[in-house]
Amino acid sequence: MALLEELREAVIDGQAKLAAAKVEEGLAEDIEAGTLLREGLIAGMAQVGKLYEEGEIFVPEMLVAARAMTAALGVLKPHLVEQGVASSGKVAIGTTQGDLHDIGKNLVAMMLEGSGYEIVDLGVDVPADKFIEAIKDGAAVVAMSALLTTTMTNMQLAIQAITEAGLRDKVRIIIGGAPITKSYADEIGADGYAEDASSAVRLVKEVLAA
Ligand code: B12
Repeated sequence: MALLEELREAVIDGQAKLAAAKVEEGLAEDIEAGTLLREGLIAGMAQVGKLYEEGEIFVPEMLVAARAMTAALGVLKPHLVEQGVASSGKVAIGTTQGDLHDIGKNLVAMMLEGSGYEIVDLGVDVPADKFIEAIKDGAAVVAMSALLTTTMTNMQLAIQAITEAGLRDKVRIIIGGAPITKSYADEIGADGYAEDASSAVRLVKEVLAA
């Protein structure tokens, strides 16, 4: 579909206004929000990652692409989230220490919020003690995101710190992000892993029921 191609190109070229406008155009044409997300925005961002890997683009281009994706997500948000669901529990979410990637984390937060969870967004580069504070403030779930192989190990350190603070049995811990796998989650003692934002919603429901 031409519009999805144009949306991908707008993200890749880092054209924030155009990306937002293309999402609006897609919604007006009754293209599903999930399709615009997956086949437009996420596919565009995957291409950005590939171009970076191949040395075709550099960090500044990645950054403007991220801004374009964020702008377009802002338009898409009300259409991704379901309305009027009662609060199902408090989820504290953040990108692990040393890591500044927040698009995936924001998407997971958005979908959880739309499914009725109260979200405490701790932002990026979140040290273990911030997660600990959030648990003391009543978070039933801690959700950690990492996009770098060098920062995913900080998830394990955060889980250790939570355990040492005597809080491990008060909270469910889920993790995600491009380099994360189910076996890594098992290895570091997390309660679960999901590969994308919609499975994150199912996962939170599951871990809270367990
Ligand atoms: C955009 C981007 C950036 C932007 C980030 C802007 C922002 N505000 O987020 C900027 C330019 C800042 C950046 C910086 C860097 N980046 Co970068 N970046 C990317 C890129 C292209 C896209 C990431 C993204 O947003 N994807 C789209 C979202 C929707 O996907 P996602 O994050 O994976 O999230 C989904 C799932 O993983 C899951 N999920 C995510 N979090 C969670 C959490 C939970 C709990 C659950 C259940 C699920 C879940 O659900 C999400 C939605 O479906 C990736 C390439 C890639 N293929 O991932 C590289 C990439 C992650 N970056 C990389 C690198 C190397 C860097 C830098 C070190 C570059 C440098 N030399 O400075 C810095 C590091 C900065 C830092 N300290 O964090 C490498 C990492 C390599 C590695 N193996 O560690 C990648 C893979 C690029 C590459 N191919 O080399 N980057």
